[in-house]
Amino acid sequence: MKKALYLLAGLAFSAQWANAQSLQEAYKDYFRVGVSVNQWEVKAEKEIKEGISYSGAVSLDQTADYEQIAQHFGWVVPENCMKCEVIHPQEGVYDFTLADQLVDKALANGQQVIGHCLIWHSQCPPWFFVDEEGKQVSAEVLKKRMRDHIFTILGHFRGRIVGWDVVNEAFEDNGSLRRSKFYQILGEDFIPLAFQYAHEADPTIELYYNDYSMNKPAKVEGVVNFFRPLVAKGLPIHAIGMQGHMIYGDGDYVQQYTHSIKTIASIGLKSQFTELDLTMLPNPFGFSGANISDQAAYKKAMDPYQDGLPKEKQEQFDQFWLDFFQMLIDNKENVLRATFWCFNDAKSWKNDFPIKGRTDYATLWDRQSKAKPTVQKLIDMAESLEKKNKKEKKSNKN
Ligand code: 9MR
Repeated sequence: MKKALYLLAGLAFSAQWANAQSLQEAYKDYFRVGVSVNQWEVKAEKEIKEGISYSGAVSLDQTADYEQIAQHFGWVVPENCMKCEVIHPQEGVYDFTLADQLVDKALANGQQVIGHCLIWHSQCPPWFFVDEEGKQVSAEVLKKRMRDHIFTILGHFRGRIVGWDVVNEAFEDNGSLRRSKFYQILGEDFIPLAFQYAHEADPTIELYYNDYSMNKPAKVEGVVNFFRPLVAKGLPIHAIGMQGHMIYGDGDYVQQYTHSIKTIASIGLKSQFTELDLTMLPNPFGFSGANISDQAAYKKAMDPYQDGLPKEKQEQFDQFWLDFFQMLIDNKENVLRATFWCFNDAKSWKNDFPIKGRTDYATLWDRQSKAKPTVQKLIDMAESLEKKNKKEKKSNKN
């Protein structure tokens, strides 16, 4: 009798564990699931260094959120603290304080860290491109600065960070190369050079190119056409990152990203979604990118859900993510990772972009850090798929 009871308890226990308790567990057979993390989720306000801009922050002490972050996400990406202006504010002066706190916290919670980002025209301090007299530096000097920057950072994090966004946002939405300072001084070579330096600095890690508007055929094709000959010659690159900042109602993302994933796969590279979010607010100028210098003026009509998102809008949000994740599952052979940008609505950068001061609902956790129904629905979708697959396998055996 006692034995039977133990058996029953054991069965109940394993049944409970058969159900995934988190996003990362539910999707473990398909792709990695991650989220961006900020300093206020890692350390309380009093411990955070002053002088860093806290865009999107409502309350600085959100360290309690980390429990859910660790439960649901196996991978984290720093939203801000590894950008050049923070980590390398002056030539040869590196500040790893915030970045180290974040990496230590993630590793202590059994998570993996992706670095963001090494070479980006934005948030790059002006010293990078000028000499002591303020004159633009030569190609040789810029190459040396890039190399030192990459070697020092990768050296510092060796063994602790598994992959890096090496170059960020080097293309315009029409697929041409952005005329950034890196481009003006080095031409398009700055891109393969950055990958080469990163590989030399640490051959053990994964290296990614990362950009927004990658649902647009012209953009993804421009990026892929650029990388095709480089990949053929053996450029050390592991995946192309598509940020995935999306606007509800702005086109058929499922169909567009399916095309993008296939386009990227045509040069033998995996895709990853690196900065997923979905704005539920009206779109000011038919806008769809993530270029942070694009801003529109605040109008009350453009901020309709200050008191909460209506139920039918929440349902649309849920369905959007179910369709999106189904698309990721359907393309799992070519999708490495799905990372959300910002943990909850309170600190999402979307409240300030492309209009400052709105109340948006772009993430999977609400302003009180409560999981939206979307999270359980996504878990349930993966679970029912797994059950269906198991059933099919079983009936194939019989
Ligand atoms: O979400 C980030 C915001 O807090 C910063 O103020 C901003 C400038 O550094 O960068 C935001 O993150 C961007 C990311 O690094 C690259 N892709 C676009 C993201 C949203 O602008």
